[in-house]
Amino acid sequence: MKLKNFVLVGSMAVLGVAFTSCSKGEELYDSGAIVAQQKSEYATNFEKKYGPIDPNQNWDLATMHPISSLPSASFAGTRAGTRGEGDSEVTPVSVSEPTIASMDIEKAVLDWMHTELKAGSNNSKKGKPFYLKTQQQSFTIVPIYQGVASYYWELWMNVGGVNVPVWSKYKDITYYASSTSTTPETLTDQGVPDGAFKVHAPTYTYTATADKALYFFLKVWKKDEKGKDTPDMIVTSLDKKMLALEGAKRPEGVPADNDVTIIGCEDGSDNDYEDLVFLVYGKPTPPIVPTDEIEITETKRYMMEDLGTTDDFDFNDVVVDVENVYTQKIHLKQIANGGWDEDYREDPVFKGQRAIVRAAGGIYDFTLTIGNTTWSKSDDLTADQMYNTGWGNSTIYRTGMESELAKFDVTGWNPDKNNVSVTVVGKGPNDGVKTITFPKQGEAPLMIAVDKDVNWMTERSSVPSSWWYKVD
Ligand SMILES: [Ca+2]
Ligand SMILES: [Ca+2]
Ligand SMILES: [Ca+2]
Repeated sequence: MKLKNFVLVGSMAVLGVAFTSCSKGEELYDSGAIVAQQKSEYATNFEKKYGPIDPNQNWDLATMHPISSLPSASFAGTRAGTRGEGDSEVTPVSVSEPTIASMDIEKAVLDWMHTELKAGSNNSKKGKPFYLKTQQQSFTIVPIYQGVASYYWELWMNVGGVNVPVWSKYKDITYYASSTSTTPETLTDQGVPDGAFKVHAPTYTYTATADKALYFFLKVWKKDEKGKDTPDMIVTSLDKKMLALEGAKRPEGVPADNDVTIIGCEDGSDNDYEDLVFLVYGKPTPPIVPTDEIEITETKRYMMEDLGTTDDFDFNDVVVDVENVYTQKIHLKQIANGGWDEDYREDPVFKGQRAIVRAAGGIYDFTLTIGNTTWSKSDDLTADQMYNTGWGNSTIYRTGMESELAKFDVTGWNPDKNNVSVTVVGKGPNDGVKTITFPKQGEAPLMIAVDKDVNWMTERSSVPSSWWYKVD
């Protein structure tokens, strides 16, 4: 229905312009010429800023790697009509800044971990796909161990739809080689050595809105690709890439009335789950919930320029994530000790496509067309206001409900063809209607596609040339 309306409005606009051009001579020509002139100035300025464009430069930089999360309300199958575990909540979820301290992890705890998670052996039987439920009480995350690993990673958590970075490899973690060592040693790719006497570990204590689903994930990069915006892989506790050992040996530094859960992470394929080990403690620790359904999304993030000016390359005038959404059922089976294990997973089922508008850093109304679906800024927002790009020192929300300016279902999006366009309605009397489509190779781009891990720029900050030109 929306499409029909749009076509109608579109052709009426064309008729209007045609009529005007008949009665006022050259206005149609002028208006088209102004837009052409703006696009040409833009192309010149783009090359001034970034250097000559390689004729083979492809502006689609997205990999669309699949990302698992908890089911959200749209496309959540049986959970339709309610908000899913993975949604950012109606009442915003709050997660405190962490209180950061440190703690010694004595050998007995490391030994317990080594017994439970034997290096090099397949420990996957001890695990299940899981998330945690936050409680009123605070909880503390302590990275206690790195195994031998050729990857670089960051540990993140998602609390009720809000992504929170927790820790990155090597950060503030040292070890003492023996009981007589007096100086701590920094970690290398060899990890914490087998006979280490103790580990000195950072601790991160959080409070969060109670009764929210919390899952962990690792962003994983090949070592020589560390620092790229897009990780090579994302592994989550929902994908059985982490396992949780409840009732773990409690380090002496943890108060006696607290519970301890040890979580082992697998960044490769040998399933020993000791590439990164962290513990969570609290009174109580957030309880562990087995997952029987996940959502899988493949996303392209389109970033666009609206030609408000021809020398601005912040690409934040329209930022929209477009996704293919799948759900996947996980069958669990009860095991001897009363716990749960993953039995098998059904094939992912395609549920549809959706778009989430993340930023609108321009002052013009625009109509976005994605496949068969249209959405105008003025449908949900104030046309001449800039949103979520940090203008006037406002906060930029990258995650959670506040980062969703609009969310709507889409049909007919073809990610291979990038059939996405935006029509911008200028303000001035001679300011034509500009239509911006996905650029061909070698053209000066007014639109690019990236992975959803790539953050958009603050207002008036140009995107770095490293996004498209290889830097050594
Ligand atoms: Ca491993
Ligand atoms: Ca701009
Ligand atoms: Ca802007």
